[in-house]
Amino acid sequence: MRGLTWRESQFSDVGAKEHMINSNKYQFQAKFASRLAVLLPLITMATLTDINAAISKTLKSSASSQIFNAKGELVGTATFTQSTSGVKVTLQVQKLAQGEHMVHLHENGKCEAPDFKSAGNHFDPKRSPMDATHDHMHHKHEEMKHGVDQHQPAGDLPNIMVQQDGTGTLTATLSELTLGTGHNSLLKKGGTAIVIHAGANGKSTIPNVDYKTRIACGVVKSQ
Ligand SMILES: [Cu+2]
Repeated sequence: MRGLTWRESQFSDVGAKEHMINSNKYQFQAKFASRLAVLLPLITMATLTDINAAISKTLKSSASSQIFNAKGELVGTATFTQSTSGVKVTLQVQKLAQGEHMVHLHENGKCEAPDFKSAGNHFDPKRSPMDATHDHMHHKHEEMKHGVDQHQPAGDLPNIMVQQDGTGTLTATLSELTLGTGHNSLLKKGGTAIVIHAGANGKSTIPNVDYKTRIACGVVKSQ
């Protein structure tokens, strides 16, 4: 047999190398594919679990609050539901004085009887730090709603009308608030509280008690 010409040897060499490379490539691809087949569902599952956990962490779908008066009696229940347009609030009260009462979300999740001052000011995440130094001015809001201070804190609810039997209901949507994360969350660090006042529009429902007096308070808790 004659030896391979230079050309033939080059070709056969290249052919053999290509074959080796190809077969290695296929082996690698096959190995990779089988490993990926095992790993992919795990990766996908883990990712979905992470995403779900992250979503439920950032977007609690609901919260609630048990509201107590200064004597520690349960006088109301509020539920908070996240919707695309904000936080929907449903408030039901009992054992309250007949008439109109102011209701607000306040900035601390702390309700210490009897004055509930621990709940702090109105929950107003939009308020700039400069405004925060004027807390006394901010208080005027309760005195002159739509007066000098036109700013409406994001956590202010409409007044609730309490019937003769001491019960009342209120539904409203707080469009600037959330149950998710962020400074405008009702579940922010430090929490928030829903506070019911003795009256509204300068009129008290209780004789000899200022209409601004905080008569009931409930901490907003995630569900
Ligand atoms: Cu208030």
